[in-house]
Amino acid sequence: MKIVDIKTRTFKYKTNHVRDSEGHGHPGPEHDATQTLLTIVTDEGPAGYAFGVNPAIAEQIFKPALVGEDPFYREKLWQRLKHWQRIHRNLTDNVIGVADMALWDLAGRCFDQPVYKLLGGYRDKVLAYASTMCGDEEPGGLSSPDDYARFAEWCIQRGYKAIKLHTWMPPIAWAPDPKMDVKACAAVREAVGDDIPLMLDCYHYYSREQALYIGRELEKLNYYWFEEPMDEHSTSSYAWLAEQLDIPVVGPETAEGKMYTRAEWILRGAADILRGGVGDVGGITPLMKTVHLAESFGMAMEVHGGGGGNLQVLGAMGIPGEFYERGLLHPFIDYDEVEPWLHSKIDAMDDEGYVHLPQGPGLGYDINFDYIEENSVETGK
Ligand code: XYH
Ligand code: MG
Repeated sequence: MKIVDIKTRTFKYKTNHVRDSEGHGHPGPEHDATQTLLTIVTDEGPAGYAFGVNPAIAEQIFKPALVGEDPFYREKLWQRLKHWQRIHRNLTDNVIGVADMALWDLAGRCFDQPVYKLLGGYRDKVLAYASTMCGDEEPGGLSSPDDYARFAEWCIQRGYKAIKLHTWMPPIAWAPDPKMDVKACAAVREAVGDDIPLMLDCYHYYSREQALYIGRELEKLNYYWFEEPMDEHSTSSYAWLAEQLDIPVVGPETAEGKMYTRAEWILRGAADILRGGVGDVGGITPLMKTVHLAESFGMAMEVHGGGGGNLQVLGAMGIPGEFYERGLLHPFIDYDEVEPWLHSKIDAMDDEGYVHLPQGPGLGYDINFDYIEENSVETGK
């Protein structure tokens, strides 16, 4: 089998998700947005699909890297894209991850198996945690500790068995505020009781002292883990913090460097629980390498983010991740609404708080190809 073409299809949809100047998501007015589907075309019929590709990168990088190659040589092709990142600096891990996931999707479609069973299945469902959007100034949204408490109560009623708060960040004028973060965490603990695992993922650029203050307050509230309170480029700051705290420090999430950086964090004692997602490390191929790295050091690895790629890896993990990060959530957004370009949600959650591994082939997306064609913003590509 050979790859004969790389195609992209950009299509429009309506959304009420907006992004602030720092890139954080929030509810907002409904507007048109676009999504892009990558298709890896082979000479024998099966194709591989993944969402979120940059069409220019697909044309300028993925085509020369992949066309003519055997699509089952995922390790060879991922190593090639990784090497190309050194000069092509816009070829980020998030970008190459889309190509890697499409190759895994292709393999699954060829063998009519979900990717996690090709990786080596371990479980068929995984507990979700509710991962909130960052705080805002919308009354009844996530504008106060009480808003967070009320939303936490809703999350528990919905079936979530754990909750992670993202708190207030710039561009909100008064944010970040360590004491407000702690007040929100205390209000949520008060609202849901002592038994629910709670986590905080706060402003990502606090000082060591600010992070230590928050961490110690989280310990008093019996929080489950503490995530990304400082710039993750300072490994020594995380080693210092992890040494000072009993609450598990989780990371790195956004620090570049794939499993290499995570190996250094382990050796430096910079995290108690490792972290990574397909968008952080460059796809399923390197995320599984990271899982095995964590396992070699007796550590858990909590997967960052939702979606088919992260979910498939969670299905193939013989170690914790305990949870699937479901979100980001907000009182004004119906996360359970099916995306128009899919026939069903990739991460539907049952009443017990579990997300079940999709049993369809590949990444498990039940793609609505008719919607994509009918709402394409290109013609004839
Ligand atoms: O919006 O800052 C943020 C969140 O931190 C986001 O980047 C991401 O979903 C995350 O950190 N999840 O754990
Ligand atoms: Mg995070």
